[in-house]
Amino acid sequence: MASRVGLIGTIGCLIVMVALLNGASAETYNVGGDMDWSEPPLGEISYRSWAARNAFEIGDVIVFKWNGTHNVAEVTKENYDSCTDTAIGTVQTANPTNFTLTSNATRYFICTISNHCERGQKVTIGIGSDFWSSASSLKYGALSAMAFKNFTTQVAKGSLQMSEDEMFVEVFGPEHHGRVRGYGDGVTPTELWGSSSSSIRDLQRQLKESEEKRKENDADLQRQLKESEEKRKESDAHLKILEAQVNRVESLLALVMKKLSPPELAQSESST
Ligand SMILES: [Cu+2]
Repeated sequence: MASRVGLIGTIGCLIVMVALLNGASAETYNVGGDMDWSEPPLGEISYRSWAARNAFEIGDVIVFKWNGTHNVAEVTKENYDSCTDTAIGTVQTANPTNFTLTSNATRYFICTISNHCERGQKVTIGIGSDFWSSASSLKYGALSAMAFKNFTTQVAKGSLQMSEDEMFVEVFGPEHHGRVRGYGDGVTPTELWGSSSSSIRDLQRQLKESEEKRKENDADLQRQLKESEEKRKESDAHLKILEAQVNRVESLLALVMKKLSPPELAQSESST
């Protein structure tokens, strides 16, 4: 069990490097999907994983819409990281608010209401593969690793039942066709992962094989032990029979000796 949890952790670390881009062009995205623009229950990771599920391209439009009291401020990376309210341009209060992605630049948006940003109402919109070779992707990777660690810890504690595949979906969203992030344009997920996460399956298979081998060896040892135990019992029984026979012959011999009983013979018998 411990080694399996370790394996899941390792796979989790491998997975953080990989996500999928789809190749769509000029689309409109509702920021946060079903969450809309809100304080996400799971914190920052929610918008990170939402953004990771989408391959934004120049010309795409992102739409912020919300219930309750929120706003949208485009900020610098520094202010994004520290949740500082200083907006680039004006803080947008119109609901919904649209932004068109007009360049390759990574863009940062926060809600400046109360502590909403600190609670995770912030989103980074990166364009294409440039985003994934930038420092932001490293931070995203670290965050994803944390999410995986959370999951694996909970799985280990037994408070959560989740497969590696499910963890992947939870952090990156459902797989869809496209490119593998961090590997440029040439690599498809199938080439890297096989058609169905074959590297995970490979590791699982190896683990299972070595487990089976161990069991086989154990069974072999057990069998040998049992055999020698049976042999020992058998020879014990043989010895008992032999002893009984010897005893019988001895007592018979003694009886015969006594019956015959010539003094000389008895004498020589007792002297030997
Ligand atoms: Cu807000």
